[in-house]
Amino acid sequence: MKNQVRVIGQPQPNIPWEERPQGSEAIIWRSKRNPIIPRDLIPTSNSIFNSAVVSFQGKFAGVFRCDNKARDMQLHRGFSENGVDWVIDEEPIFFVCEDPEIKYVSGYDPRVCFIEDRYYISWCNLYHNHPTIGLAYTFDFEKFYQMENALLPFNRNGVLFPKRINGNYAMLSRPSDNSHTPFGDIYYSESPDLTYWGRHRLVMKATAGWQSTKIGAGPVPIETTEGWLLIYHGVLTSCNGFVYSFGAALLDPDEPWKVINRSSEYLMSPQESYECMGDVPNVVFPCAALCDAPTGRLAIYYGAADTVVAMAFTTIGELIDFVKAKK
Ligand code: BMA
Repeated sequence: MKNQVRVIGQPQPNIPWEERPQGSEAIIWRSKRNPIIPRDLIPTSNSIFNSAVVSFQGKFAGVFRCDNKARDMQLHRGFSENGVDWVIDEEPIFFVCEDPEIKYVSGYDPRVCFIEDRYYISWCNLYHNHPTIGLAYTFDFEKFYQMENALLPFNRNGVLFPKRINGNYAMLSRPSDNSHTPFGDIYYSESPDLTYWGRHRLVMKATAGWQSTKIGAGPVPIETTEGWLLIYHGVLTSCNGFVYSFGAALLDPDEPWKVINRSSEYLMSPQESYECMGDVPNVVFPCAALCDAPTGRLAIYYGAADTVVAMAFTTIGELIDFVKAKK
């Protein structure tokens, strides 16, 4: 039976959408146009992947991870009329930052989250060459203002919740090391002002199979009548290295560090050629999702093989049924 869950959010009827392929019973299906962003969309890029998009002024805007041909990791701004065809700036974003001690040097794996009156960008920022969670905001995708780094090194995959919870801003993150981190669990932190963070709580640990090595939050959590729906990546260590897949979990609406349900099977693993071949083979890494609240349609944006951006579709009802099935 189809789940009657409702999304607590705005109608976004113009998000990209493709019907499930005929004859398929898959919970999630890839765009026929994948990869939607090629590695060389801008002349300076080696690769464009792990990127975040949002609805903006009736169209779409985003912050893209573009690794350049010197292999510096940079964040670039982009716009789209339809969420599929993107125009990305050739120059990286310039972050206005009054404090030279925290200024942006390079960054990767951005997420974009609208809270109250502005868009916040969180990303993996290098502080004295150590990864931590950078934060900035923009009202218009023209000027970007950098804030204090949210947490201490070493940390990655900082993802904000789209509203205050119990009066405080809230963030998921994944404490890590300075390298390719062979461990990692998801934690919750809260802040009254997005500067001072505390009340850290464990949300979930890496467990087994596709999520046995480490896990990290993906797109901004989606608020539903059954709790926060979190799409997250999980990593398995094979004899040839890491394999990045993604799954989903349902978190308590008021105390999101409490997990209501969590999928034991992955939702998507790297299987298509553009997910298995590239600069880092066998990676699907979701950083954004656009949701149309009335229909529950969901368009998930993910980086593939650390090389290109791809898109996949599902609906919130089916996703929550999948999370609850606990196979
Ligand atoms: C992680 C991050 C991601 C990347 C993944 C696979 O540590 O650096 O940006 O997609 O590794 O290489």
